[in-house]
Amino acid sequence: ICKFLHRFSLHRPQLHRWLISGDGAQRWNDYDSPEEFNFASHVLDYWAQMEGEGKRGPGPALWWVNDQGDEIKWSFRELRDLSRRAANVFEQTCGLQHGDRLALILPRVPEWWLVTVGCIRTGVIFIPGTAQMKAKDILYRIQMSQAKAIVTTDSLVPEVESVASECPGLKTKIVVSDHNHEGWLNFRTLLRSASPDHTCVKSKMKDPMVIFFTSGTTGYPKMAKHNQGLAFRSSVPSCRKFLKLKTSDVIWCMSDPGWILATVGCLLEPWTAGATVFVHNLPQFDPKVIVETLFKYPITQCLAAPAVYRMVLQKNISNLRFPTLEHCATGGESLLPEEYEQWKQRTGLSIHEVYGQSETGITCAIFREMKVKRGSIGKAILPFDIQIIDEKGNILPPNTEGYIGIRIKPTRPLGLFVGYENSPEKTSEVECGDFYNSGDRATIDEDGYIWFLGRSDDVINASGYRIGPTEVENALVEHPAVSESAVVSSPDKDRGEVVKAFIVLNPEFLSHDQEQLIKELQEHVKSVTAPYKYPRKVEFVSELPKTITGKIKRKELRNKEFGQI
Ligand code: BCO
Repeated sequence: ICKFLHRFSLHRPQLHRWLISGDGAQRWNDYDSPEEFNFASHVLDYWAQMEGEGKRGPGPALWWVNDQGDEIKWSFRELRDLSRRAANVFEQTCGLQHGDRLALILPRVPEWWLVTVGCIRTGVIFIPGTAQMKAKDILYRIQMSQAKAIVTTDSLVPEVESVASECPGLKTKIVVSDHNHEGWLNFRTLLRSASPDHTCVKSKMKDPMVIFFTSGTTGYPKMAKHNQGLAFRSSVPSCRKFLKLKTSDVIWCMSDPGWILATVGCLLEPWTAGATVFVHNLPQFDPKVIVETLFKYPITQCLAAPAVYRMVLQKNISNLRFPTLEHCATGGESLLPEEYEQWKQRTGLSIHEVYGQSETGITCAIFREMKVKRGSIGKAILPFDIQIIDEKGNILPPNTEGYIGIRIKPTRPLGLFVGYENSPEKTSEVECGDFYNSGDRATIDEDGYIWFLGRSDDVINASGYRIGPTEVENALVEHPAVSESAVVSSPDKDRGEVVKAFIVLNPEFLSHDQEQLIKELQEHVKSVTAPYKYPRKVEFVSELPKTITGKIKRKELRNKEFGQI
């Protein structure tokens, strides 16, 4: 009966009956599911109002810096007005409507936050992508998503122009720049003249909000579509426990804006808590800059891939006792127990692991005040019910290896993706009995801690990037030297894992200088697809191991790399 009453209470209209907790944050119940939700109006405008009433401290909503000493600080009220201007640009100048799609390919510039929130205000679905992408990656994304608009940066204008004729549905091209480009609208100019008055769309919880492209074993990336539930999830009490952000916190999430980790860690989580989002534009990753920044600014929390912590430790910097840092979290790949120990010894801080996918957002975590079990990715974050399952969806007992499964029946939890856009067959492939099957192998112990073991398929996780082997193989085969290739994961002391290509050369290239050819092939991959995918290791072989039907046995190659054969 209690359960029934509880469930019943979830559906009452309650958006304007927020409970205000000690730190001023809005609270919903762990199982709440209001029919309407909009992150911009229900969360950001709320904080703007709190600020106006003097009920929030002086910290900015966004604090952006770059390596030339430039700095931008926006309060929640400024953010509200600027993002309303952005919404007017999209609706009035670009003619975009609720449900239209917009490709968002920007580096870490302040406008990324205005575009995302502007889209949420108008109901336009944004599709983030890394600015490392090349023309073909962009073409694929625009065609697949049927984006009507793109917002990007100067350096990608030529890449977009080179494929624009193949994208008849792309009606509007917007550049974030101080310069004008022919055929492009200038976001900064338009923003200045747009009105700061805008009526936010009344979005339903089920309305799509964002699409992430995510790599798989075969073919090109799939489109993981999320509704407003991804944003709402940050408001539920259990989810908030994982970082326990307060309005006085300054959080630095270093993820590239193209990944779901940035949408969650640089946008949804901090602003739901009324905290400050800190951003360094980091055009080039440099561990020294990370350390200097953590000394210079009053950052209290940071969230970065394990490779970032690893690379900082490897620099052997004498002092890593950061004055204001209180909490470190990591996700995207596995953190080694010895890295955890070293960080703790050098900084006095634990690193809390989180686990998630583009399909799931942050799924489980070592919560802020939870006992750390080194090497564990923590416990499920509600409303996700995580179980370790077999391939039929049966729940396995503790300490038994299986797949990480998220319960989707009888109720699909908020925050889990809706499905792969335009691909019901791929969506049903990952639905396994009552569960979404993540494809990641793990065990769960008696205390509910989950222990990640690795992917069950050929997807490569290199320094936090999820890379589909065929994306790299397709890039390699475009080079005249390559007859065929197999791309797998290989262990690496700096990056955890890296991409390794086994390549069969065409006969006329067999006599070429191999070192030179490796460099040429690496540069080639960097030039035709996003460079993070390039094979850092290359081995030339006379043939590839294949099954009787001619399928490359990537698993055999991978096992050899990890010394398992
Ligand atoms: O190492 P190299 O110098 O040989 O090559 C690097 C870059 O220099 C190069 N590159 C970048 N832009 C280029 C370019 N080359 C040519 N033209 C360009 N425009 O390409 C290589 C890129 O590799 P990288 O990104 O790994 O570089 P880097 O600088 O070593 O960065 C290190 C990390 C750790 C900062 C980086 O690997 C990283 O950000 N990793 C984390 C990724 C991440 O955030 N994953 C989370 C995904 S969401 C998720 O997992 C679910 C939620 C938990």
